[in-house]
Amino acid sequence: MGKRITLFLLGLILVASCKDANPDTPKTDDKPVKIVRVITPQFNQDSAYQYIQNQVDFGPRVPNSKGHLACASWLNSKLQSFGAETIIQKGEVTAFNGDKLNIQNIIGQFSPEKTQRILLFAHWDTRPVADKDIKDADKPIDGANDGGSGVGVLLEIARQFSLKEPNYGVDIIFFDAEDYGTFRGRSSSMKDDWCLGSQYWGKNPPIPNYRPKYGILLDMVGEKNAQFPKEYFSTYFAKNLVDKVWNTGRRLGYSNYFISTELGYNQQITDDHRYVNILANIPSIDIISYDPNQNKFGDYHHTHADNMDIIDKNSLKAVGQTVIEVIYQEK
Ligand code: AHN
Ligand code: ZN
Repeated sequence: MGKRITLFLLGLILVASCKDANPDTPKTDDKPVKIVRVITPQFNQDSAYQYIQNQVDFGPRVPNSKGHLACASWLNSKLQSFGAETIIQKGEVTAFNGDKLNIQNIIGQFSPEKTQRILLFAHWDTRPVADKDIKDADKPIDGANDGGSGVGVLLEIARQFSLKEPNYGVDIIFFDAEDYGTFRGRSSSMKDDWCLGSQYWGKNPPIPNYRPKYGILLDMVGEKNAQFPKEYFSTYFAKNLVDKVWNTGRRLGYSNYFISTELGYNQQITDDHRYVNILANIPSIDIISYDPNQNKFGDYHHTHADNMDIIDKNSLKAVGQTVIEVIYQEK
């Protein structure tokens, strides 16, 4: 090869590599640079807050009650208004005390034709009693945080899907009858007395061969200064996903919420994700507010203090923006 040609080729390589080294420089005379990164939408915490208020306005969402029925049809129509195809899985389950509960698992499928899918879920029912309260312990609670918050955040994420479609198909499931476990001071021999809706779903799959990549449960994500330790079953079944979500939250500046504490074997939290893991074999995690130092849920938990007063938009934003980032960055 002649010297001139070699030099010319070297020059070409140099020019090409310079371009690569500086991809952000606009080039008017060049083909547009293909930007691969997807821009994640901004999660709106005011909107999520309003969706929690809407649920609380129905009154307690206790199975077999009027508020429960009214809220179910509202949830269905909200999901449809955001472009989801919905499936209402109706069933009857028996609670620890023999009560027959008419339950509804509410499923919203976004881009149902896509084979690559993610599952997001929360429970939408509320506890029939305030059995950790000193007053009116036999009366049902508002469940603004326990029930309302996870659903509120997921409805806002669903609204974002209607504005910009993510690469993955997403299914949102609002499970019923999570919170009908044995009341304090009562005895029962029933095992698996919590999460009756997700257990019903796991044993009666409404979608055949349903295999999303993973599942994320939101439970009690709205209280002020919420802390989300890495919950035991989540790490046990889906360690990589826990790390991905927690790293994402911390990268976005929410390290006060997504704390690095790992809950141990004797701090297991039985929640809907346990049954989604065990019965449906979908690797799933729980983002749940829990005080790892005092080893308990917040003082509001299963009391009448679980009302709108404890909901903080900053917590909703931290969780909502983190989950929406994880979804939109899936390719
Ligand atoms: C128990 O308290 C057994 N499990 C926590 C799951 C839960 C209750 N989430 C909300 N309420
Ligand atoms: Zn509860």
